Amino acid sequence: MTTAAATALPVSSSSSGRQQRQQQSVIIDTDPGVDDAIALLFAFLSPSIDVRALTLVQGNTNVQKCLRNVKQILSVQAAHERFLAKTAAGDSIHLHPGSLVNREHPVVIALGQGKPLEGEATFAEYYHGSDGLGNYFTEQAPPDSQSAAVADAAHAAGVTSSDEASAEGLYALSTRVAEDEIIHQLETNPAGTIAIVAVGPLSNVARAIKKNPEVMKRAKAIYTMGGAINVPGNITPLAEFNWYADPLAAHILIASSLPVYVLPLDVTTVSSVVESEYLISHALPLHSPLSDFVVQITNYVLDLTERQWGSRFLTMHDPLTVGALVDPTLITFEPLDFQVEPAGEFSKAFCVVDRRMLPFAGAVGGADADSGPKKRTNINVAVKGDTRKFLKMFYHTLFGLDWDQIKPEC
Ligand SMILES: [Ca+2]
Repeated sequence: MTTAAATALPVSSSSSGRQQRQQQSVIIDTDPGVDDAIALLFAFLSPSIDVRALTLVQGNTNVQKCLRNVKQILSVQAAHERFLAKTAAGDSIHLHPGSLVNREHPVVIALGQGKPLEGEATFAEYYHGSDGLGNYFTEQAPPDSQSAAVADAAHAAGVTSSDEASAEGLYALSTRVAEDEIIHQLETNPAGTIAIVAVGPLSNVARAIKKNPEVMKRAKAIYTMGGAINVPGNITPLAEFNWYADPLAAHILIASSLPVYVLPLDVTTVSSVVESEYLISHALPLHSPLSDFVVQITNYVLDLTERQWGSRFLTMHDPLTVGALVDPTLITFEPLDFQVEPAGEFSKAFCVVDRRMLPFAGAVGGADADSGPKKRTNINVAVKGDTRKFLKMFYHTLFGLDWDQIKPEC
C-alpha cells in the first residue's frame, strides 16, 4: 500500500502534455462541515472546476466557525499544491489553472447572514464536532495533547495560519454579504456560465432569489444537496438536514423556475459511502498535507458512526454533489414535480411529490381543461449514482490512488 502511495500523489496534478478540458466556473455555497471540506478540496483539485467564490451559510456550524474552517481548508490546499510541486519529478508536473497557487485572482469568500429566513438556526455539531470540522481545532479535546499534535502535524505539513494564507493571496474576504456576492458574480460574468453548487442550507441562495430573481436566471444551473424524496430523513422522520435547517429557503428554490439539480439522500447515502478501512489504509500512508488533514477531520465522524451504527464509514454527500459537475455521467437526473413543505409541526421540509396523473381539469396545482396536465420540468432530481465511478474519482482526485487496484473485485 505504501508503495502505491509513493507513486500515486502526483497523478492529481495535470501534466504539461495533458489536454485541459473547458472549466466550469462555480460558486460553492457551503457550511463546512467535514464532507464540505472534502468537497472543497475535491473541487480545487478537479481541473474541470474553477471555484470563483465560496459563500458561507450557517448549517453544520455557525458562519464564524465556517469562516475559520474554510480559511484552514484553503491553507491545506495551498500546502498540498506546494507539496505536489516539490515532489513531482523534474518539471513534468504543472498544477492546473484552477489551482490556488497559480490563480490570477484569489478565491472570494463571502459570509451569509448566519440565520435562516425564518426562525432560529439549526446546527449539526453533533455530527461534525463542536468546531464543525471534526474537532480539528480541538475545542472539546484535551488542549495540551491533541491540539499540540494537530499544530505539530500542520506545521510539519507546511500548512500556514489563515493570516498567512490571506497574505499569500489565496483568498479575499468580500465586503458583500453572501447573497449579494452571488448576485455580483452572476451580474459580472456572462449569462449561463456560472453554476451554483449549494451544499448547505439554502438561506443564501433563497435570499439572492428574493432580492434579484432576474439576475438569478443568469446561473447556468443550481445544484443542491438536500431533501429526502422516497427515503426517511436524517434529522426528522421526513426531513433531510440542509432543507430542514431552512425549509422556507428550500421551498423558494424548488418552487422557482430556475434550472435546479437536486441530490437527495435517496442517492447520496447509497452512492457516496467511503469505508474507513480503505481510506485509512491507503490515504494515511501518503502523509501529504491533504491526506493528513482528511484523516484528522474524519476521525470524529468515524468514531460516531462506529458508536451509532457499528462500523466506521463516511457518507460523502457534498463531494458527490461536486462530482456531478466534474463528470455529468456520474449521476442520472430525472425531472420531478414536487414542493418543499416550508412549515409544519411534523412535516417541516418534507418533499411533497405530485404523483397524480392529473387526468381531470381543475386539479389543484395541476391542469386546466384546455391545455392538459402540466408538470414542471425545471427541477431535476438525482435517481441514480454510479458508486464505483464516484469512488474512483474520489481516490484519484484527492490522493492520486487507483480504486481499481484498491478494490478490483467489485
Ligand atoms: Ca454541507
